[in-house]
Amino acid sequence: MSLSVSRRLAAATAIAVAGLLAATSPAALAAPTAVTAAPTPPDIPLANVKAHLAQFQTIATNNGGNRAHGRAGYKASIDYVKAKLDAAGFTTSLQTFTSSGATGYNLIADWPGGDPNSVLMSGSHLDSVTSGPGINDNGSGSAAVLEAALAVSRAGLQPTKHLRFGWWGAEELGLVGSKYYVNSLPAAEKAKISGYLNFDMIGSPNPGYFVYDDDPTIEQTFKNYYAGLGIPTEIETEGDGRSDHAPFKSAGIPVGGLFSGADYTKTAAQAQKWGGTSGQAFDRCYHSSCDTTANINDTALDRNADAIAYAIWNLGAATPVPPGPSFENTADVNIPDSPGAAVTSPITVSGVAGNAPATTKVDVNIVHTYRGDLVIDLIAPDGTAYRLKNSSSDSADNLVTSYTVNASSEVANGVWKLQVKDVAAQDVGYINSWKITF
Ligand code: DTR
Ligand code: CA
Ligand code: ZN
Ligand code: ZN
Repeated sequence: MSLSVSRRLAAATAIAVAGLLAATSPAALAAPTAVTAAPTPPDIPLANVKAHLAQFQTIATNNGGNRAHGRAGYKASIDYVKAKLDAAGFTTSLQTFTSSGATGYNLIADWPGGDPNSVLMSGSHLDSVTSGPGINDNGSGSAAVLEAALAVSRAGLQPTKHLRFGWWGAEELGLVGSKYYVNSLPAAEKAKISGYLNFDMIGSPNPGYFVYDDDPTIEQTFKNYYAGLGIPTEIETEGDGRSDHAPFKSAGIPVGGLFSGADYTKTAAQAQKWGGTSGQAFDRCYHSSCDTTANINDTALDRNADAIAYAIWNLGAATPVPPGPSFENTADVNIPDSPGAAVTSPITVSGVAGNAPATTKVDVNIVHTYRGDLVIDLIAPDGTAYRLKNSSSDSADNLVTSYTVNASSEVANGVWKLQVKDVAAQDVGYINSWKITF
């Protein structure tokens, strides 16, 4: 919005008042209605999954060409995934273990809510072998599970079950991280896990569509998804002990998962039904240096990522809750270039009973010529700051995105502020609008 400063200020004031008046009042919301069937799961945007793969590739390139256990590339991968989940409102924890003389890391992320005695867990190993970046094995599973988790956050899902996600270390050394996690769980905690879904290699360049033949309900869920696409699947038989579902299965936890194939050769019959090249390995770069971002079949990755969302929504018996009351400020607020002071855009919240939820949603719309310059915080009425975004090297323009904040310790009513500071010189912009939803 390009207005002269005085008109802009007047317009901004008018809009701010109008914006508040137009805010959705709680009374205007229909009471949440329970639904029996699981709602339609979202499409997982392939571009988002591939953006995570690009990050994993960059991490490997910048760290000796791999993301293997005990190497800098693995810890950088963990840090990347954790930051995304923290920003999306997950409760994350890092579990450390030692293997082959090096510290390993499992990342566990819990989505607040759901029945704590019925946990649906999805996971994938995040480590690569030392010989390459491990983009299909297993950046593909890690990126798809991450994006499915972020989709849960974007939807503000409140499933019947409690959703948990895991990214395992040192799988390539013998399922070390997942074994450590399962073996560290008290029996009572193991008993709460109603199912574990494993995704290890789901974007193979010459893909097959394999479904683990373990728990019948989980298996049927995946088969239903693919039947809906008219794609035949095969039972994954050779993988029983070969990935991170094995420790869960050994502990008596129902397991399932998807697989697009590794070093085995695609038969003529399989090529007939799935396309691709018969007589060639499903993944010719398995455990090789060529397992890069070029070693991915987009269609398989997209379908399998969507299958993960389908399984979580259906097995999690997700019950959608319509968004709560929301309040918006559409006044433009200039963001002075560094080293200028931080600016704030206020929203006065009223009529909301109790505290903000653990899934308080903040939508921001900022016009800027280098969004990596920006540090963004949500300031609660009592002055508590919740970091939404740190500065980065992301040189793209504009920032139109959502954050989910666990603001459950804050009283909802009062003046909330979006605080933005430009911490690097030569690029400018303004807050176009922002919205808070309870
Ligand atoms: N062991 C996995 C790859 C792998 C090979 N066969 C299967 C079957 C099911 C899941 C995974 C796999 C790895 O190298 O990470
Ligand atoms: Ca998709
Ligand atoms: Zn592997
Ligand atoms: Zn793997």
